[in-house]
Amino acid sequence: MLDEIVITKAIINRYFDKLNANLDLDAAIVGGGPAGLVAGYKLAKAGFKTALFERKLSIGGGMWGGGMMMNEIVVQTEAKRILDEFEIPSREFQEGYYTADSVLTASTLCSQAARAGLTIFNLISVEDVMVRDARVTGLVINWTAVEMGGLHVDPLTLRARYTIDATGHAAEVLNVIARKVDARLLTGTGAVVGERSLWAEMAESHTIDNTKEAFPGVFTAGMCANAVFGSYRMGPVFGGMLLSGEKAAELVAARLRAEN
Ligand code: 48F
Repeated sequence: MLDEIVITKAIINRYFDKLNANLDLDAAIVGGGPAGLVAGYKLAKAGFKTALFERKLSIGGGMWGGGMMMNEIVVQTEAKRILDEFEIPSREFQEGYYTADSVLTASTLCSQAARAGLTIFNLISVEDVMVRDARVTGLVINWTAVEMGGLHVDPLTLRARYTIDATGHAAEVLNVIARKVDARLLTGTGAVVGERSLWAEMAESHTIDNTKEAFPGVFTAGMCANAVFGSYRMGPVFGGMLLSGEKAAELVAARLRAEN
Protein backbone atom coordinates (compact mmCIF):
# COMPACT_ATOMS: atom_id res chain seq x y z
CA MET A 1 0.00 0.00 0.00
CA LEU A 2 1.50 3.33 -1.07
CA ASP A 3 1.37 6.20 1.40
CA GLU A 4 1.51 9.60 -0.31
CA ILE A 5 3.06 11.22 2.75
CA VAL A 6 5.93 8.73 2.73
CA ILE A 7 6.51 9.57 -0.95
CA THR A 8 6.53 13.27 -0.07
CA LYS A 9 8.92 12.77 2.85
CA ALA A 10 11.23 10.64 0.70
CA ILE A 11 11.58 13.42 -1.85
CA ILE A 12 11.97 16.22 0.68
CA ASN A 13 14.49 14.36 2.83
CA ARG A 14 16.58 13.04 -0.04
CA TYR A 15 16.66 16.41 -1.82
CA PHE A 16 17.63 18.41 1.24
CA ASP A 17 20.29 15.84 2.18
CA LYS A 18 21.71 16.34 -1.30
CA LEU A 19 21.57 20.13 -1.09
CA ASN A 20 23.08 20.14 2.41
CA ALA A 21 25.93 17.92 1.26
CA ASN A 22 26.85 20.35 -1.51
CA LEU A 23 27.17 23.65 0.32
CA ASP A 24 30.96 23.48 0.59
CA LEU A 25 32.47 22.40 -2.71
CA ASP A 26 35.86 21.92 -4.29
CA ALA A 27 34.34 23.06 -7.57
CA ALA A 28 31.01 24.57 -8.58
CA ILE A 29 30.03 24.47 -12.21
CA VAL A 30 27.49 26.96 -13.49
CA GLY A 31 25.67 25.76 -16.60
CA GLY A 32 24.89 22.25 -17.80
CA GLY A 33 25.78 22.49 -21.49
CA PRO A 34 28.44 20.28 -23.08
CA ALA A 35 31.37 22.22 -21.60
CA GLY A 36 30.00 22.20 -18.05
CA LEU A 37 29.08 18.53 -18.22
CA VAL A 38 32.53 17.43 -19.42
CA ALA A 39 34.20 19.61 -16.78
CA GLY A 40 31.94 18.17 -14.09
CA TYR A 41 32.50 14.60 -15.24
CA LYS A 42 36.28 14.99 -15.16
CA LEU A 43 36.43 16.70 -11.76
CA ALA A 44 34.01 14.27 -10.13
CA LYS A 45 35.88 11.31 -11.63
CA ALA A 46 39.13 12.70 -10.21
CA GLY A 47 37.52 12.61 -6.76
CA PHE A 48 36.78 16.30 -6.23
CA LYS A 49 33.54 17.36 -4.60
CA THR A 50 31.77 18.97 -7.51
CA ALA A 51 28.23 20.13 -8.19
CA LEU A 52 26.67 21.64 -11.28
CA PHE A 53 23.86 24.23 -11.21
CA GLU A 54 21.60 24.56 -14.23
CA ARG A 55 18.87 27.14 -14.64
CA LYS A 56 16.62 25.05 -16.85
CA LEU A 57 14.57 21.91 -16.32
CA SER A 58 16.72 20.01 -18.81
CA ILE A 59 20.47 19.50 -18.73
CA GLY A 60 22.39 19.74 -22.01
CA GLY A 61 22.29 23.42 -22.89
CA GLY A 62 22.36 24.20 -26.59
CA MET A 63 23.09 20.69 -27.72
CA TRP A 64 19.65 19.10 -28.02
CA GLY A 65 18.67 20.95 -31.19
CA GLY A 66 21.88 20.30 -33.18
CA GLY A 67 22.01 22.97 -35.90
CA MET A 68 18.78 24.83 -36.60
CA MET A 69 16.74 22.13 -34.86
CA MET A 70 18.25 19.31 -36.95
CA ASN A 71 19.31 17.06 -34.14
CA GLU A 72 22.80 16.07 -35.25
CA ILE A 73 26.06 17.63 -34.08
CA VAL A 74 29.47 17.79 -35.71
CA VAL A 75 32.68 17.02 -33.85
CA GLN A 76 36.14 17.35 -35.38
CA THR A 77 38.91 14.73 -35.19
CA GLU A 78 40.69 16.31 -32.19
CA ALA A 79 37.67 15.84 -29.95
CA LYS A 80 36.42 12.48 -31.19
CA ARG A 81 38.36 10.76 -28.42
CA ILE A 82 36.05 12.47 -25.90
CA LEU A 83 32.94 11.07 -27.64
CA ASP A 84 34.69 7.67 -27.50
CA GLU A 85 35.51 8.09 -23.81
CA PHE A 86 31.82 8.69 -23.08
CA GLU A 87 30.90 5.80 -25.40
CA ILE A 88 28.86 8.10 -27.63
CA PRO A 89 28.55 6.57 -31.11
CA SER A 90 29.73 8.79 -33.96
CA ARG A 91 30.06 8.41 -37.73
CA GLU A 92 32.67 9.86 -40.06
CA PHE A 93 30.99 12.23 -42.52
CA GLN A 94 34.16 13.04 -44.39
CA GLU A 95 37.78 13.15 -43.30
CA GLY A 96 38.06 15.23 -40.12
CA TYR A 97 34.30 15.57 -39.52
CA TYR A 98 32.25 13.23 -37.34
CA THR A 99 28.54 13.42 -36.60
CA ALA A 100 26.63 12.26 -33.53
CA ASP A 101 22.96 12.24 -32.59
CA SER A 102 22.48 15.33 -30.43
CA VAL A 103 19.87 13.71 -28.16
CA LEU A 104 22.09 10.70 -27.52
CA THR A 105 25.08 12.98 -26.92
CA ALA A 106 23.32 15.32 -24.48
CA SER A 107 21.71 12.51 -22.52
CA THR A 108 24.89 10.43 -22.36
CA LEU A 109 27.07 13.34 -21.19
CA CYS A 110 24.50 14.00 -18.48
CA SER A 111 24.17 10.38 -17.44
CA GLN A 112 27.92 9.65 -17.41
CA ALA A 113 28.68 12.84 -15.48
CA ALA A 114 26.10 11.95 -12.81
CA ARG A 115 27.39 8.37 -12.63
CA ALA A 116 30.96 9.69 -12.21
CA GLY A 117 29.79 11.45 -9.04
CA LEU A 118 28.82 14.91 -10.25
CA THR A 119 25.81 16.20 -8.34
CA ILE A 120 23.50 18.01 -10.73
CA PHE A 121 20.96 20.56 -9.56
CA ASN A 122 18.54 21.65 -12.26
CA LEU A 123 16.05 24.51 -11.83
CA ILE A 124 18.56 26.57 -9.84
CA SER A 125 20.02 29.81 -11.19
CA VAL A 126 23.25 31.40 -10.06
CA GLU A 127 22.51 35.08 -9.67
CA ASP A 128 25.59 36.45 -7.92
CA VAL A 129 28.94 35.57 -6.34
CA MET A 130 30.63 36.08 -2.99
CA VAL A 131 34.04 37.77 -3.09
CA ARG A 132 36.56 37.80 -0.25
CA ASP A 133 40.08 39.23 -0.57
CA ALA A 134 39.57 39.86 -4.31
CA ARG A 135 38.71 36.23 -4.99
CA VAL A 136 35.40 34.48 -5.67
CA THR A 137 34.69 32.17 -2.75
CA GLY A 138 31.11 31.13 -3.41
CA LEU A 139 27.89 31.45 -5.33
CA VAL A 140 24.52 33.03 -4.69
CA ILE A 141 21.68 30.78 -5.84
CA ASN A 142 17.95 30.92 -6.17
CA TRP A 143 15.16 28.84 -7.67
CA THR A 144 14.73 29.60 -11.36
CA ALA A 145 11.00 29.85 -10.66
CA VAL A 146 11.70 32.84 -8.41
CA GLU A 147 13.69 34.47 -11.20
CA MET A 148 11.00 33.68 -13.79
CA GLY A 149 8.20 34.87 -11.58
CA GLY A 150 10.02 38.09 -10.79
CA LEU A 151 9.36 37.32 -7.14
CA HIS A 152 11.05 39.35 -4.44
CA VAL A 153 12.67 36.44 -2.59
CA ASP A 154 16.19 36.52 -1.21
CA PRO A 155 18.65 33.88 -2.42
CA LEU A 156 20.86 31.41 -0.51
CA THR A 157 24.60 30.77 -0.78
CA LEU A 158 27.19 28.04 -1.10
CA ARG A 159 30.97 27.97 -0.77
CA ALA A 160 33.21 26.78 -3.60
CA ARG A 161 37.00 26.77 -3.78
CA TYR A 162 36.73 27.16 -7.56
CA THR A 163 33.94 28.09 -9.94
CA ILE A 164 33.68 27.25 -13.62
CA ASP A 165 31.55 29.64 -15.65
CA ALA A 166 30.03 27.36 -18.30
CA THR A 167 26.98 29.51 -18.95
CA GLY A 168 27.55 29.71 -22.72
CA HIS A 169 27.09 32.87 -24.77
CA ALA A 170 25.75 34.83 -21.78
CA ALA A 171 28.87 34.36 -19.58
CA GLU A 172 26.61 35.12 -16.65
CA VAL A 173 29.01 34.61 -13.74
CA LEU A 174 31.76 36.75 -15.22
CA ASN A 175 29.29 39.40 -16.33
CA VAL A 176 27.99 39.71 -12.80
CA ILE A 177 31.56 39.99 -11.50
CA ALA A 178 32.36 42.65 -14.10
CA ARG A 179 29.24 44.57 -13.12
CA LYS A 180 29.42 44.34 -9.36
CA VAL A 181 32.99 43.76 -8.24
CA ASP A 182 35.35 46.65 -8.06
CA ALA A 183 38.24 44.83 -9.76
CA ARG A 184 39.45 44.02 -13.24
CA LEU A 185 38.84 40.69 -14.96
CA LEU A 186 41.96 38.91 -16.23
CA THR A 187 41.13 39.91 -19.83
CA GLY A 188 42.90 42.37 -22.11
CA THR A 189 40.46 45.15 -21.28
CA GLY A 190 39.73 44.17 -17.68
CA ALA A 191 36.06 43.73 -18.66
CA VAL A 192 34.01 41.11 -20.54
CA VAL A 193 35.34 41.66 -24.05
CA GLY A 194 32.27 40.20 -25.84
CA GLU A 195 31.55 37.59 -28.46
CA ARG A 196 32.30 38.09 -32.16
CA SER A 197 30.40 36.73 -35.15
CA LEU A 198 30.63 33.20 -36.53
CA TRP A 199 33.96 31.70 -37.68
CA ALA A 200 34.13 28.01 -36.83
CA GLU A 201 37.85 27.39 -37.42
CA MET A 202 39.07 30.34 -35.35
CA ALA A 203 36.39 29.97 -32.70
CA GLU A 204 37.20 26.33 -32.03
CA SER A 205 40.89 26.89 -31.37
CA HIS A 206 40.33 30.12 -29.46
CA THR A 207 37.80 28.45 -27.21
CA ILE A 208 40.57 26.21 -25.89
CA ASP A 209 43.09 29.08 -25.56
CA ASN A 210 40.46 31.17 -23.77
CA THR A 211 39.68 28.42 -21.27
CA LYS A 212 41.53 29.86 -18.31
CA GLU A 213 41.16 31.83 -15.11
CA ALA A 214 39.19 35.00 -15.86
CA PHE A 215 38.94 36.26 -12.29
CA PRO A 216 40.68 34.83 -9.21
CA GLY A 217 38.82 31.59 -8.44
CA VAL A 218 36.74 31.57 -11.63
CA PHE A 219 37.61 29.68 -14.82
CA THR A 220 35.85 29.91 -18.16
CA ALA A 221 34.63 26.90 -20.15
CA GLY A 222 32.90 26.50 -23.50
CA MET A 223 31.35 29.38 -25.38
CA CYS A 224 31.71 31.55 -22.28
CA ALA A 225 35.49 31.50 -22.82
CA ASN A 226 35.18 33.24 -26.18
CA ALA A 227 32.49 35.61 -24.94
CA VAL A 228 34.67 36.73 -22.05
CA PHE A 229 38.01 36.98 -23.84
CA GLY A 230 36.54 38.28 -27.11
CA SER A 231 36.51 35.69 -29.86
CA TYR A 232 34.22 34.14 -32.44
CA ARG A 233 31.18 31.88 -32.08
CA MET A 234 31.34 28.51 -33.84
CA GLY A 235 27.81 27.24 -34.52
CA PRO A 236 26.98 23.54 -34.21
CA VAL A 237 30.51 22.12 -34.15
CA PHE A 238 30.95 20.86 -30.60
CA GLY A 239 34.53 19.59 -30.32
CA GLY A 240 35.74 22.83 -28.80
CA MET A 241 33.05 22.65 -26.10
CA LEU A 242 34.14 19.14 -25.09
CA LEU A 243 37.86 19.96 -25.14
CA SER A 244 37.30 23.21 -23.27
CA GLY A 245 35.36 21.42 -20.53
CA GLU A 246 38.22 18.96 -20.20
CA LYS A 247 40.82 21.75 -20.03
CA ALA A 248 38.86 23.72 -17.42
CA ALA A 249 38.67 20.59 -15.26
CA GLU A 250 42.41 19.97 -15.61
CA LEU A 251 43.26 23.55 -14.64
CA VAL A 252 40.98 23.47 -11.60
CA ALA A 253 42.19 20.01 -10.56
CA ALA A 254 45.83 21.18 -10.75
CA ARG A 255 45.03 24.12 -8.44
CA LEU A 256 43.12 21.96 -6.00
CA ARG A 257 45.92 19.39 -5.88
CA ALA A 258 48.54 22.10 -5.36
CA GLU A 259 46.56 23.50 -2.40
CA ASN A 260 45.80 20.17 -0.72
O1 48F B 1 24.80 27.27 -23.94
P1 48F B 1 25.40 26.02 -23.44
O2 48F B 1 25.18 24.77 -24.20
O3 48F B 1 26.98 26.32 -23.23
P2 48F B 1 28.31 25.58 -23.70
O4 48F B 1 28.52 24.35 -22.91
O5 48F B 1 27.98 25.14 -25.19
C1 48F B 1 27.65 26.06 -26.18
C2 48F B 1 26.91 25.34 -27.27
O6 48F B 1 25.70 24.78 -26.78
C3 48F B 1 26.57 26.21 -28.48
C4 48F B 1 27.79 26.65 -29.20
C5 48F B 1 28.84 25.64 -29.54
O7 48F B 1 28.65 25.09 -30.72
O8 48F B 1 27.93 27.79 -29.50
O9 48F B 1 25.83 27.34 -28.06
O10 48F B 1 29.35 26.62 -23.72
O11 48F B 1 24.92 25.76 -21.96
C6 48F B 1 24.96 26.77 -20.99
C7 48F B 1 23.97 26.43 -19.91
O12 48F B 1 24.12 27.33 -18.84
C8 48F B 1 22.82 27.60 -18.29
C9 48F B 1 21.91 27.64 -19.50
O13 48F B 1 20.56 27.40 -19.12
C10 48F B 1 22.51 26.53 -20.37
O14 48F B 1 21.86 25.28 -20.16
N1 48F B 1 22.92 28.86 -17.56
C11 48F B 1 23.13 30.09 -18.08
N2 48F B 1 23.19 31.00 -17.10
C12 48F B 1 22.99 30.34 -15.93
C13 48F B 1 22.80 28.97 -16.22
C14 48F B 1 22.90 30.75 -14.56
N3 48F B 1 23.06 32.02 -14.19
N4 48F B 1 22.66 29.80 -13.61
C15 48F B 1 22.50 28.50 -13.97
N5 48F B 1 22.56 28.06 -15.26
